[in-house]
Amino acid sequence: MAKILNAPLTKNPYVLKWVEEQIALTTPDYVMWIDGSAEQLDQLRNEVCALPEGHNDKMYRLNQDKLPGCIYHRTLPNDVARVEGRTFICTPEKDGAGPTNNWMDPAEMHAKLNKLFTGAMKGRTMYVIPYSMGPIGSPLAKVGVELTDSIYVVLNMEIMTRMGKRAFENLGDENPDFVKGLHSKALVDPEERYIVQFPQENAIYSINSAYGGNVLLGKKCFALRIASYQGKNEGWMAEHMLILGVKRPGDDEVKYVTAAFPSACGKTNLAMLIPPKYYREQGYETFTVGDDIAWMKPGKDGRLYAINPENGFFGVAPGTNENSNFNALASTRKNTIFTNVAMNEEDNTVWWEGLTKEPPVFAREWKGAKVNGKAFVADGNKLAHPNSRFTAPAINCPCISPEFDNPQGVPVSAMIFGGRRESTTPLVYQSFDWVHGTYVGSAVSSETTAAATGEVGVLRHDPMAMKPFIGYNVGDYWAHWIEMGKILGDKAPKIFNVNWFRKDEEGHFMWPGFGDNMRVVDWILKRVSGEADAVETAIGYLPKPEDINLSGIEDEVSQETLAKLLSVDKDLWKKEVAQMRDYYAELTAGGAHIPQELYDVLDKIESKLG
Ligand code: OXD
Ligand code: MN
Repeated sequence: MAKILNAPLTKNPYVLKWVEEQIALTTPDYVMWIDGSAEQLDQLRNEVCALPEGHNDKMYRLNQDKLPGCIYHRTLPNDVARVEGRTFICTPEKDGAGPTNNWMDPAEMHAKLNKLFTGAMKGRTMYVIPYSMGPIGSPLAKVGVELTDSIYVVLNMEIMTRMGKRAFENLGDENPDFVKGLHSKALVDPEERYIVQFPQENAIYSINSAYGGNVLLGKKCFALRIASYQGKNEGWMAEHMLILGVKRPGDDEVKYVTAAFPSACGKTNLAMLIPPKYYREQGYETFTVGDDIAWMKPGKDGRLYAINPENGFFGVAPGTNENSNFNALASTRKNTIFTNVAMNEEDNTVWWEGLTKEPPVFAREWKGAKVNGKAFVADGNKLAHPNSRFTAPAINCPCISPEFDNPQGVPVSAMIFGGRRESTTPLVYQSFDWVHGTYVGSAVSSETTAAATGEVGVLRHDPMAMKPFIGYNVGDYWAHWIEMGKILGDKAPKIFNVNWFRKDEEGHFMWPGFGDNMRVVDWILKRVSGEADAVETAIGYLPKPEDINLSGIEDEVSQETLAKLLSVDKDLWKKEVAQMRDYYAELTAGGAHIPQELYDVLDKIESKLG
């Protein structure tokens, strides 16, 4: 019999019954309800930090003068990233999951999981974590309960969600509408690792991993996979999008844009963008509402409103420094959890590639071996794992939006898609309308970089940057987008596509990127408010060159370069369209129900290209 360490935090019979059933299945020695109090969290921090060296739950307190409240953890070397190959969407029919997901019959998967979870928490404590995705009291927020045998998960969920007793206040005592999440590290066996969503059951199961995206069930599993399905049924959208506020000197209010990018396209940098000096001097200001996920629903005024369902940033550490992303680095300077970065044993802090020029001499690489950091790196090794992470409270971010906790969310003026494309795709273009914008999202693709495994420069489709996160059939997801456009009508955000990565004939990037992307966002906002004209092309509306403000970078980006950045090569675009037809055909063969409207867009672009 499990010993219950503290009283349940709710009377909700649906929660109590489900927790009891999972206790019976996983047979933990102890059960602790996570109330979210500072005392309880301190006790858990002390407990994991006191574990002996070599224990795979072990965490370390870092230098409390330099990094107050910060702790460090390393996962097993076989457990350092999300595992898309072992992630399943279990809908009653295979068709429900569609061609972008792994599928298994729900009964079969339940049988498999039941076996794996039987007795999985024996000798351990089960932590019952109530959490809210979205501000407490927000009509857009939703409640989840995650059961886990990992203190690391509890401490991360505390940063990433609104966790503890207050989440049950949102749910109430009689409401069955919460997302059930069961996680066990079990034996961290990669062969038996499963991340499984049952959208029809509002349930998530995760076993044999202890790494971020696989185990912080509020994030990708709930806020994208389950929520995208809920959104389709309930008339809202869950998207893999950052939310950025921009205050322009002439405007009385902040305008908000959301943006979706595949990985390695600078999403966190755009979310925390610092405008270039010229713009700051003019009085431009930027505010971060979210860095990864947006939940969006039409408001009373008919506009689309967005909240960030998360409460923290689970960001990639390597490459983050004062220059590349000042705000992200500043966010990690207190109350942050570092995972799989290197330890700087000179002062008990952390280090990763790109943090500073020189690695520390006295260091431990991410797997824990003591090394001479300088010599180690000089030999071509990496001290930090390329996917090492910080889990930082959003409130630490110097440019966090004052609207971050606004339960109503913020009105969205524009949505941006982007990818990494050396050619073909111009710096920016605007879609003709919402349906065309949906097509543009469906066509998001990115060339692979050296940072990822596999071949470099291969084009990968990642529709809406949601490929691994759409909790149902991708065709139905696009149909839902089109449906949302009908509901929003002329209040719908305008949809744009950007490409920061176009190269010239010599293979050099033509656009400086980073803070200078403000210049493109500025044009987007001018289009939204009707301040800028555009050039109509076969693929959409492009800026007139004079409408992209190059003040301060005239030496870097000549008018000739700008013209190239804004050029549309008809032959390349004919290939692009043909390639999209192939992609749609491939998805259809896999069981996607692609809406006719998207084929109509293809026909239109094709006829305009001549
Ligand atoms: C993330 C991801 O970690 O998209 O945000 O993989
Ligand atoms: Mn993401």
